[in-house]
Amino acid sequence: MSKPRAASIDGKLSAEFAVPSHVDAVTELMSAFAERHGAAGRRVVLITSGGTKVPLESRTVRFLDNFSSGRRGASSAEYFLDCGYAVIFLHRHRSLYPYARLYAGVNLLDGLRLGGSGGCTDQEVVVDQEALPKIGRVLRRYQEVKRDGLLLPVEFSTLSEYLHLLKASAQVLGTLGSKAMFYLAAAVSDFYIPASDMPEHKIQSSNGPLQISMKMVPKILSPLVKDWAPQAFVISFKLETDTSILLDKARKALDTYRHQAVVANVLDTRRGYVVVVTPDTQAELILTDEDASKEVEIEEKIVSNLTGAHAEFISKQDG
Ligand code: 9Z3
Repeated sequence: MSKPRAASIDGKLSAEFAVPSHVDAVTELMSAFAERHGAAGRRVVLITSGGTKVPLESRTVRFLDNFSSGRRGASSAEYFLDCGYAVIFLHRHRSLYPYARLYAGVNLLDGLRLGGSGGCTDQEVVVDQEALPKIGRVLRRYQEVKRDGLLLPVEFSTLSEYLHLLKASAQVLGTLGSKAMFYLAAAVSDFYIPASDMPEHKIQSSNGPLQISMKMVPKILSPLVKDWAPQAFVISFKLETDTSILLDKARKALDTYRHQAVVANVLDTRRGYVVVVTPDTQAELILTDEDASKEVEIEEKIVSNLTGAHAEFISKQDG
């Protein structure tokens, strides 16, 4: 029997969203990564991070963006790596990056000074440890991760790139069964303009006020869960600004897609409070003042909760 859900979304994806030129090359990299880590018995998580860009013109001058700094995805990647996972980091170009994110607010040039006698040689550069705190420890960990090939970065900018690369990664990780996890923290547009409706050139203000009609983005979570990676452990994120509808929306997403968990958060409080919702449980994760004073981040708690649930999920599937 054919698979209507995947077939209809596949049709839409190729007809209305331009296929990125690097998708085949990236798929090869992801396959080799999954194969190597799968053979080593390692769990692999695909993290999506950052916002998608939706162009308004084919030769794009203007676009709609989705809010996300990429901090959730980048910091979570570090905690997954600490838990022994290999990480595919599908992130928005120039959004926060694991480890480097710790210095995102610093002008690198303010963290360095010229060394040598009297600072008069430009052959020797000294790191200012106050401007770049913990840099030695962070650099060591970053280099270990790189040396062991545990982090595969993949970039997207537009919604089209995101959708095609997510599909490719889902098909690749589908081969790992329950050992694969999807952690879909990217902020993805719900609306887009199909290529066929898009003006080629810059929209002219001389034509008067602009009215835009946008279509609904196909729900890619549906074929991901049912067709591309049906045995994987899948977590989506639900972002709202109105707290009163958050948990209902999270439950509705679980009912609709039948995946394993939704991490529900509200824009203003997302750094200190999330709820991990599963079909049978609801866990509030809170960052206390004490946590904050010890520089604990909420992502450490999210990742600890989900890696525990993933281990249970794997042992249930295996048993
Ligand atoms: C999230 O809810 C993430 O936690 C944030 C993280 C984007 C709020 P930052 O990158 O923020 O650390 O600044 N991501 C999912 C957002 C989203 O678009 N969810 C869709 C929805 O809520 C479902 S895919 O409908």
